[in-house]
Amino acid sequence: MSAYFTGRRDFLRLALTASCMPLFPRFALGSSYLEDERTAWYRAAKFGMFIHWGPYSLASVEASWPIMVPKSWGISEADYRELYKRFNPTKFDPDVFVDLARTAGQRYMVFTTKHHDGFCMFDSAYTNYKITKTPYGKDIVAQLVKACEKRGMPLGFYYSPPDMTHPGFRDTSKLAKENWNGEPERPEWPLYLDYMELQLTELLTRYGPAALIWFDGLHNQQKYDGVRFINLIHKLQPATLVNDRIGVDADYETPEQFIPTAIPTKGIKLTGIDPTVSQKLKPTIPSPDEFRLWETCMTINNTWAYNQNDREFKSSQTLIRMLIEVASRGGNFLLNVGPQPDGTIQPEFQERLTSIGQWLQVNGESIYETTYGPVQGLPNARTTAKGNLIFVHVFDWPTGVFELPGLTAKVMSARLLANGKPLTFRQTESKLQIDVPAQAPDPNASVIALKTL
Ligand code: FHN
Repeated sequence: MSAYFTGRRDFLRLALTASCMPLFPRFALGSSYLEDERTAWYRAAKFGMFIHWGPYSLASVEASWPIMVPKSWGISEADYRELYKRFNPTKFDPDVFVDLARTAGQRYMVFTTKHHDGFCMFDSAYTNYKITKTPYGKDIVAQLVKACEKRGMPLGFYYSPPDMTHPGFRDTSKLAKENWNGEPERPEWPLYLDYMELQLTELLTRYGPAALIWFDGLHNQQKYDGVRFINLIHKLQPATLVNDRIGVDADYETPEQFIPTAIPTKGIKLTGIDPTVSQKLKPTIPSPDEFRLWETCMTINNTWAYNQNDREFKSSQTLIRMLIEVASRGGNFLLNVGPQPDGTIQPEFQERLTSIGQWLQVNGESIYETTYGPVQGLPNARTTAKGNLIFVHVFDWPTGVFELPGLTAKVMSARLLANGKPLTFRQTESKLQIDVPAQAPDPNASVIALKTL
């Protein structure tokens, strides 16, 4: 059975059986993340597709930020708010989105149901600023849910607590740039939290199993009363995972546009866009119950939304090595696409996702269902682990012998993952020396599989 069905089947089984789970289930005391059944499908999936899409794609600007921090986006709030009246992605085919994710080897998807601007890509009963009030007229989320169900692809919902349109979130008689962080001190604030509850209830009762809720609370997240919404989510769908961006740690951390420099551990907050926060991390290897589950989200260029002017695409090799880097520290990699206003995904994104998928077709065993490797901090290689297997991802192929210092486990065999070719090796207390062929199996990254005692 395809791994997709396994992934979604595991998630669905959990969703169906989890109804008896206690509200707001936490790690059982002393349990380690490796034993946590709730996150098992997610930890195995490792690689997901983030999708940022809405009427803003018409203007080639970032999602929502042009009305929050106008600076040089070149569009007024009034014009930004008119965009939905001409949003008509007639070429949108949800099956194409899911098939591209599968081609890339992405094993879950996260879609923007509502970004900070407040526009809903689903047919919410509580606003008219939504996809079914555009010339397109159909519920995008409902179509994507159906396509994911057909292909056994877990689908998560990005939902922004910041909402520039709801009068309970901010005084909407002002421009968003004046009060975009929200005004919780206003008497209307509780009405906005009630609106959030109504919309999250719609998302968790009308669209089948939600793999996860990806909140994006920005600043001072405690104003959203996160426990209220996490308990709501677990009441409606106990198996649904929740990230850490509504002021509560919940199931996993979400460093953004950077990869932590060491393996994250509980108690050190990573979330945010400041890569320096990870410098607090110790370059050691934590025990399973010290480890903090995490996911780096990343753009292929520099913009979350479609932007025809952003031509700074990361190379396929860079993205493959980022995926390896993330997996080697036990994390997930959520790689973003911003679909075009007609509903298609630009060729530069398709090309890179296809390349990553081709690499995973050969080397996926060294990524999926693995955890952080036993040797960290190597200059040109990374390790992942799965049971008694250790996978060594070599970036710059050596001449003749590859040396791996710091491995304490006794190696029983070594092989090239790409073709199964056995490799001779010698091991002392201080290092493992592996005889390697002259030609690297893959210029992006070549994997040596070690079986240990
Ligand atoms: O403001 C958003 C941004 O548009 C994007 O959605 C990212 C994705 O994680 N989150 C916020 C910036 O931190």
